[in-house]
Amino acid sequence: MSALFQTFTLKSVTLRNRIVVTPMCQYSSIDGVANEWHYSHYASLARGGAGLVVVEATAVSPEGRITPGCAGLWNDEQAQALLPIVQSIKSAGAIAGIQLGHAGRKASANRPWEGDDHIAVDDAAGWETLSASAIALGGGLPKVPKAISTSEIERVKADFVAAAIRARDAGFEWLELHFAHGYLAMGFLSAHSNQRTDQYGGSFENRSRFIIETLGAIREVWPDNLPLVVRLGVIEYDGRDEETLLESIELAKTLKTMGVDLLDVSMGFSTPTPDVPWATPAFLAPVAQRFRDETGLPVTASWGIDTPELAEQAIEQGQLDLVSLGRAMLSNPHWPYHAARKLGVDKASWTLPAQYAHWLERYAVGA
Ligand code: FNR
Ligand code: 536
Repeated sequence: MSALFQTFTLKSVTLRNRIVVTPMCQYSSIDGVANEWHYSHYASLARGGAGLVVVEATAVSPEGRITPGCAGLWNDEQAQALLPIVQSIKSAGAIAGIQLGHAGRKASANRPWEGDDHIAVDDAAGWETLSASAIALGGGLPKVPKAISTSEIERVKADFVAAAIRARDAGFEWLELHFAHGYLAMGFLSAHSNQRTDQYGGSFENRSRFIIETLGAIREVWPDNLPLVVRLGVIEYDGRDEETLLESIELAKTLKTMGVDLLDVSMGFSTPTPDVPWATPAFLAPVAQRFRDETGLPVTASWGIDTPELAEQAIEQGQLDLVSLGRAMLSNPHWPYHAARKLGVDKASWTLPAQYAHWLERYAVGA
């Protein structure tokens, strides 16, 4: 029996298998409002058979969008537009999740296929960015952010809470907080970007404060019976990795005591040129396993897991509880079906709706 195709239960939610569609920005919203593109995109991914589909990084406030095309959840129109998307994911048998975030100093950028760099300061399409300290990332993102004030910190935390309530009321059953990839929360955690001298900067405890307070506030409104997940940047590939990992393990243990149910182990991206081992398949899986072992939390990770064998191995060897897939699912939304066939799962077609499965059962076409 394939490990990848075992069900997985967390709180009151059961995933039909261990395959997760990782959050992926579509840069196709208008004023943060989702549209037909998002509907067909997410419906197709859910129909492909994944256990969980996590909707892209969704900004909790307008200045927290990475690009002008990013999704948002700071008003009711945005929440309303997500309803059919949630329904399409659920009706295809997957669990519907959403990732909430704030882009911090990486906000106000052009879409990846339009440069992936900061919008020019004098261009009206851009906006002032906020971060822990007034330090630019550099590289293609040279804009110097404004150091966020304590009253703005309170406002952003309240924005996270309001967005979590809207996500809950829209029917999402899985909430992931984006505390990775050099965005606002990660910007507080990393000393590369945080040089504050108040209670939000300096010591590890102070650099963790924004994350802890934001999580604590969300925990109050997110239902106890539904999974609450944190995507954490635990490694920077900046030559000081063991130190960062040890701090991240400490933080993860605290998050667990606060009611986090699962960790999505990822990178910090707090420097413009990290030395990431891109060529190593599934390079974060052993890192994730360390978090699993040391915290007792279930874990997922992505990055370079793209074959059924790699995915199966990561689950079977106890590195990951769930496998998160990005580009492989864009390339082939029916990846789970083909993986099931490749792994010899009896009745692989259960990963597909009857409208497709009937024909593939009877007249199987090439995998
Ligand atoms: C991403 N990634 C990403 N990560 C995240 O936490 N929130 C997001 O919204 C996005 N957006 C996004 C868009 C696109 C088009 C890609 C390709 C990636 C990163 C993603 O979740 C994942 O970690 C990486 O893609 C690595 O996984 P794969 O692609 O190697 O399976
Ligand atoms: C991966 N990406 C992550 C995104 C947006 C698109 C690219 C996200 O988390 N919203 C990535 C992050 C940082 C550096 C390289 C690649």
